[in-house]
Amino acid sequence: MDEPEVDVVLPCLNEAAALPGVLDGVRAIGARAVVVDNGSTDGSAEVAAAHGAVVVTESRPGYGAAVHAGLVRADAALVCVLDADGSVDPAELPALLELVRTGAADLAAGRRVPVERGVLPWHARAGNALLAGLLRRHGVAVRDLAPVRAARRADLLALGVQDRAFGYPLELLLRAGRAGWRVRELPVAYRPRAAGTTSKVSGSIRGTARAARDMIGVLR
Ligand SMILES: Nc1nc2c(ncn2[C@@H]2O[C@H](COP(=O)(O)OP(=O)(O)OP(=O)(O)O)[C@@H](O)[C@H]2O)c(=O)[nH]1
Ligand SMILES: [Mg+2]
Repeated sequence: MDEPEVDVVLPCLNEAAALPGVLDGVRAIGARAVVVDNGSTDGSAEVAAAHGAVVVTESRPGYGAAVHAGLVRADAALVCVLDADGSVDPAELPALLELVRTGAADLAAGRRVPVERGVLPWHARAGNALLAGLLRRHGVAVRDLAPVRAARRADLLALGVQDRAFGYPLELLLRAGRAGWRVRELPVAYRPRAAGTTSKVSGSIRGTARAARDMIGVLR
């Protein structure tokens, strides 16, 4: 059987209602889905397996732990990382992959453009703007700390990102800047998370506070 050229790593915590749509979308772009679960209680792992995804169970909790475990398990040369909550259509990924494939970028990232009001709450926007300013001073010209990325798998693993929680995306960009990576950003439509799923990060004050704590940890 032909190995897919692209693996899409999907960190997943209780996204059973979103997974069927997301996994159909991943298949539609000809990629393989690697769903990384750590502790879902809503049957996410079973739904993922039933929809043909590779399922990885990671014992350590956290967004970064899930992304890292997915990268280790993936084996395609090109990988994407995408939230499993249905907020970004996998159909956005080929444009990002093209930048990496052609050598125009070492890391292609999505800049979230909300499709309606309220999808990106004010505290998420404010935090993003602050961090984007900081990243610019480190030579990384991004306007969003988006959860959508494409890169070569070996490059990502070689960067050695240490954070295993919500500081992971920030640490990745800082390390990419330090390593002299060309980071390119493309707009991606950002939708409300799928009905029947709940927010872990920016949709709640608690989640936002945890993300802020993890990111401050990265900056120390
Ligand atoms: N495996 C795993 N996945 C996680 C964990 N925390 C978050 N995720 C997943 O990471 C992605 C991002 O989390 P979200 O809750 O969507 O965060 P967010 O996009 O800031 O918040 P919303 O605006 O509510 O969507 C989703 O696919 C989650 O299921 C975790 O501890 N373990
Ligand atoms: Mg989300």
